[in-house]
Amino acid sequence: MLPYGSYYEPPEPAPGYGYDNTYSDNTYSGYGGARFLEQHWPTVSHHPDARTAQPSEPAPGPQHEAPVQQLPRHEVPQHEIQQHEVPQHEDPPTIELSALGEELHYPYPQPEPGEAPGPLYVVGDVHGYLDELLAALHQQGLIDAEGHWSAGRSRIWFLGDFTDRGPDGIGVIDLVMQLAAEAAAAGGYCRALMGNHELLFLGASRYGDEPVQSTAGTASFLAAWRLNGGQQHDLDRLETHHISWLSRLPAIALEDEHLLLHSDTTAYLEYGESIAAVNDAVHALLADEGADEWWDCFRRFTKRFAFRGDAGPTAVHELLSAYGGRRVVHGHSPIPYLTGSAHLEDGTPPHVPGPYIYADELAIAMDGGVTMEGRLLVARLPLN
Ligand SMILES: [Mn+2]
Repeated sequence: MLPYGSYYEPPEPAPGYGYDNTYSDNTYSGYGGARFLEQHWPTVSHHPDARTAQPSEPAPGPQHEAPVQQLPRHEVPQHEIQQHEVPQHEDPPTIELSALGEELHYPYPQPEPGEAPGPLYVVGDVHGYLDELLAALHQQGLIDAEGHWSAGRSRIWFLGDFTDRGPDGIGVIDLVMQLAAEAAAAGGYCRALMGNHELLFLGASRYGDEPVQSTAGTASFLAAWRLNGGQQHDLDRLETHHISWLSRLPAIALEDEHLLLHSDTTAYLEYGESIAAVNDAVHALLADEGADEWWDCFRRFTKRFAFRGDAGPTAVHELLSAYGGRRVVHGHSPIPYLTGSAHLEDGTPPHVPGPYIYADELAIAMDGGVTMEGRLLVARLPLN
């Protein structure tokens, strides 16, 4: 890994990664004040070694073996969401809780009704890695061993990109929808932003192979989705209630002085001068417009890296002055790409100690690169 703040050349995008040339449309001269916030709690990686650990093997690290439990696939509460017959195309490996160590922390207070809101958490890009999501939420004490909300009045924001690349995107959406219902019942909330992969996935479902106008020539949502990690079994399992939920996700939100957005781009400003205006514009577009407009929106929200380099803090300030907040918190650009540590020649997974704070400490990157053997990050805000 390069020292923070040093110059580096933007890496070549990995095959199939990225949708256009936005990896190379900037120059970089350094990152003012960039640093990692170390996450000290253990995490589970989806590295093959972690997935094949046998229950009989003592987990490395912990002094005591915790009782062996398995994180089940979540169950959608019948009273909240209509049950569907979901074909099980594959049986993703489960993660033994014993491998997580028995030190499970439940750091959130449980305020009485009428007290201040519960603690605020953000979750980076999940991209279908349901087991990693369950493990990360459980380790923070936000869900119990059965995958149900156990965080009381806590507030969780997912930063978008639930599907594609990983094994169970629909399972991730189902879990987040379930937690949203359970959190509301407990006096907290679980909310989510719309990422560019939501636009891509919805576009693939709605427009399929229909040609769209692209600067790179003829394209289609279905082809682009497949090229960027789309999993046919997710499309096969996409139901009307998923589409309704995904289509109504906000693109940006402001919470506790943090401006939450999926992509590290100022393209949101092209859709409105207030948070409500942006979200209304995106929802109206998804409701009324055609494939070309959807594609244009997808492309804008797929831009990245606006907060890097000398111009990064200025770009952040543009967003903060329009929408409010003192920091932006985003997903979308994997931290290993932001730091230039994505492709190590010896093939070792990228080192992601935790959320990445950069742009004169005005920006927090939360995509830990779970798709590239990094980490699925869950962080409590504010970070210091
Ligand atoms: Mn994204």
